[in-house]
Amino acid sequence: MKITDARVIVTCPGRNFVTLKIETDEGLTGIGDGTLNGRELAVASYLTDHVIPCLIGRDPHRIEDTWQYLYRGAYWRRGPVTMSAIAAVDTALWDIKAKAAGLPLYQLLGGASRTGVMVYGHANGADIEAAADEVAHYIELGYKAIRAQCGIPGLPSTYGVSKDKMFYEPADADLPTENIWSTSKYLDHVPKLFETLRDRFGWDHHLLHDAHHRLTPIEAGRLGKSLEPYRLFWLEDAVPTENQEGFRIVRQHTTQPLAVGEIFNTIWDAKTLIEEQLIDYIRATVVHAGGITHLRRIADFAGLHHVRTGCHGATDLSPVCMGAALHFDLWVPNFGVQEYMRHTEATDAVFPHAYSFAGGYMHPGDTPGHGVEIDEALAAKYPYSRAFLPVNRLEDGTMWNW
Ligand code: EZ4
Ligand code: CO
Repeated sequence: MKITDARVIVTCPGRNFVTLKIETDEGLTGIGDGTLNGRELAVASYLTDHVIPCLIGRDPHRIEDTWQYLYRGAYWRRGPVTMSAIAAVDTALWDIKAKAAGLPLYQLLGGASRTGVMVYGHANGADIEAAADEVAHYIELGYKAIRAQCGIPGLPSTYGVSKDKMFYEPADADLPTENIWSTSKYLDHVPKLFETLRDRFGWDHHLLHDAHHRLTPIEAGRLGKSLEPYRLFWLEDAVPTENQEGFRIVRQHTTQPLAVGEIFNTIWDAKTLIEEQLIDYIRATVVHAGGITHLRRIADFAGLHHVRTGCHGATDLSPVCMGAALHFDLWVPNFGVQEYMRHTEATDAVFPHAYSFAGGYMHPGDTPGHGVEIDEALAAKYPYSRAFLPVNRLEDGTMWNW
């Protein structure tokens, strides 16, 4: 088999998605997600201008060789743009290989290790009461695991609190929105949210929380300690991880399980974190971490060190990434949980898919390939629309992490 053509499809059914479609001389096609929220066109250009010309004529079955060719062959390694582009190619090639075999992708990885993939949903509200009502809603929908975020008194807006409850989309403006942040206000408020949730709902559900890179290690240690009575499934992205050694301090001060890595793009972003067992869950996922080929490598390394997977699954990861991630999750032996933020109806219509949700678990379906397609005619009706993630400032105006 030979690759005869490949093209990038950018579509905006409510938010922007970048999809690579690869065609072969045997009529089989495959698609991969290359969406990088707020920087979509950089990946589209990287693919169109620098990757696609190298794909034409290659054997699509040689997934590992193509991955190494694109990673080593660029000379300039790593980074979110490069690795999202490689992921798009890798996902499309796994799709083609599984279609050629007539098997769902998880069968090629080694088969199912479980009957369903536990997912967590996002409950959020402007205050504790509103967030608790949303947790009740997710419990009614059957979720076993729920992430909870709420507004912080004294801060006009904060990460994770949505205008439209079911469909949180932080990339909300054609120039970055400015948010204001106060760590002290946040640290005082969050334990009250989880105290309320345990009082109201008891202990049958997993609760999760995302600090979204805003704390220093010692502040994260304090937050972890103050949340221990409420037994969270995980505390996510407590500290930015350019300095992986910083997590040693967090670890010394709390038994709260820690998750990190939705912005990681290779195993090198997590080497110390995993090797020193400084985290419990690795959040890397298919699109931003080099595709199935590289994610599998990260997961195997993590498994040696008691670290389980918790793939990122926000709405800016397209249904193509979601489908591929669910095949990975169904197989991966050291699975933890999968994030699942529902896509809008418009997005689901552009990307028809075989995956399904029932009773808190998802399944990728048994369609050959990864089970997600793109309706190109419908996609063409939604042209690219520039949208940025917000930026964050402290109350005195200092730039901070969003
Ligand atoms: O802010 O995917 O855990 N989920 C998250 C997400 C991220 C967005 C950024 O594009 O942190 O909401
Ligand atoms: Co997160």
